[in-house]
Amino acid sequence: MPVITGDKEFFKGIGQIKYEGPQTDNPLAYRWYDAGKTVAGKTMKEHLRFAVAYWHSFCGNGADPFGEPTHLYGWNEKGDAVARAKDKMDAAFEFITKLDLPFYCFHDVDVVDYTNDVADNEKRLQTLTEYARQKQAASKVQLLWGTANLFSNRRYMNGAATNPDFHVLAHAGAQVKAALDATIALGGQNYVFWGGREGYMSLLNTNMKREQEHLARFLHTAKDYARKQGFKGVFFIEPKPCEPTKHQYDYDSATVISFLRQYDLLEDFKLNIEVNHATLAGHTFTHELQVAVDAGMLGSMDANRGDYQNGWDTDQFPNNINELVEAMLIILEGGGFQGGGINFDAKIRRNSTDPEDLFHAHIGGIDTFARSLLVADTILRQSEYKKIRADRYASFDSGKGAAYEKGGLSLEDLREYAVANGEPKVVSGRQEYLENLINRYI
Ligand code: XLS
Ligand code: NI
Ligand code: NI
Repeated sequence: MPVITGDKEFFKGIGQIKYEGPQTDNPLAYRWYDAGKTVAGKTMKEHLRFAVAYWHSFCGNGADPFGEPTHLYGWNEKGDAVARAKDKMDAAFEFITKLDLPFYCFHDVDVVDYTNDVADNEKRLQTLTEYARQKQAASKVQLLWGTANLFSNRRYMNGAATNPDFHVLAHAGAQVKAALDATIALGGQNYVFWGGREGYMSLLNTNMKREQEHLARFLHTAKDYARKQGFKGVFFIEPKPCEPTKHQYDYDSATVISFLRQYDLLEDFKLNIEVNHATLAGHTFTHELQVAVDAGMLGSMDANRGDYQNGWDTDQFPNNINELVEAMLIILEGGGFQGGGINFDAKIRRNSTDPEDLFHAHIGGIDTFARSLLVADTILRQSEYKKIRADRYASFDSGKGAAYEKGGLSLEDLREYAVANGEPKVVSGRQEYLENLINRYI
C-alpha cells in the first residue's frame, strides 16, 4: 500500500509499519500481524479487517471533564471548517496507510464540523466525501462503515429517534440521510447505529413503549431509504447498556436481537459488539459475541477494553492476549464477521501525548489480535478443546437424549427414564483444565 500524505507530513520520521516477526526489537513494526499470511483458509487481512476510528484518533484531543486538550497534533487547526477538515483527512490517510490497514470508520461530524443549517451541513459533508473518495482511490483504503453522530448536538439531549419531540426526530432523519449518502458515495460496506441517547434518564417523564416504537420506525425509514439508493451493505446496531443515558434501549446483544425480531428488522441488521460495552452490561465480551454468533448476527466489532478498577467506557486499546484468544475462538468457530471487521474504537490516554503513541497503541492492538487468531486457530486444529465440549453433550447424541431433542419425549417419558436409570454419575465440567489448555497454546 502506498503511503499517502497531503502537502504536509504529520507523522514525520515514521515510515510504513511492516511485519518483522516476533523476534524484532523494533517497536514500530508488527511482530504478529503478517497481512498476507494464510490462517484457516484466509489471509490475516481478510480475517481481521482492521479499521481505524476517525473520532478517537483524529478528533479526540485528550480533553476530559476536568482538563483541557493535551493532544496537540497540528491538524484541524488552520482555516475554515472545510480547510481544517481536509487537513485532518490528510493526517488520517497518512496514518492509515503508514499502518497499512484496509479500512476506516467515521461519524459525519468527525470528518467536518457540524453546523445546525441542514443544507450547509450537507454541502460540507459532500465536499469532504469527494475529498475522501480521491484519497480512497489513491490508497485503496476502504470505508468499513459510516454513521451519524446523533448524540453530541444539544438538540439530541433527550434522544434522536426516541426524542419526545418530532421536530428533533426530523433533524436526526436529515442527518442520517446525509450520512447514508456519504457512506454510499464512498462505497461504505456497512452502516452503524449506536443508540447514543436513545434511552432515558428518568421513567417519570418517559413513555418507553412509544419511544421504542419510534426507534423501530426510524430504523425502517433509514433502511428503506438506503436500499432505494442501492446500498447493499449491512446495518449494524451497536449495543451499550448506559452512558450517556442512564438506560439505553440497545442494552446488550440479547436485548437488541429481540428488539430486531419484534420489529421485523432481522433481515437487514446485525450486531456490532464493543468490548467495553459488554463489560458495562455486566457481561464478558465473549458472552456478547456468543449470543450474536448463536443468532447468526455477528456483524462486526469495536475493539477496546475497560479498566478492571472502574466502571466506565474508558476505551483503552486492547492488550490482553488471554481474553482475545477466547474471543477469537468464538469468532473463528462462528465463521467470522458478516460484513464487518475489527474497528479500533479506542483512544490513547490523556497523558500519551506523542503522535507516535497513536502508532504504538494501534500496533499493540493489531498484534494482540493477530497473535490471538494464530493461537485460536491452533487450539481449534490441534487440541481437544472442541471435543471436550462436544463430549459434554454426548448423552443427547443418541437414544432417549436424541429423541428428546427432537421433541419426541413427554414429561411422563422423562420420569420413566429417571426411574429406570437411577442416579446420574457426577461428571466434571473441567473448567481449570480448559483454562490451562488455552494458556498452553499461548
Ligand atoms: C460509544 C460508541 C461509539 C460508536 C459509534 O460508546 O462506541 O463510538 O461506536 O457511534
Ligand atoms: Ni463505546
Ligand atoms: Ni463503538
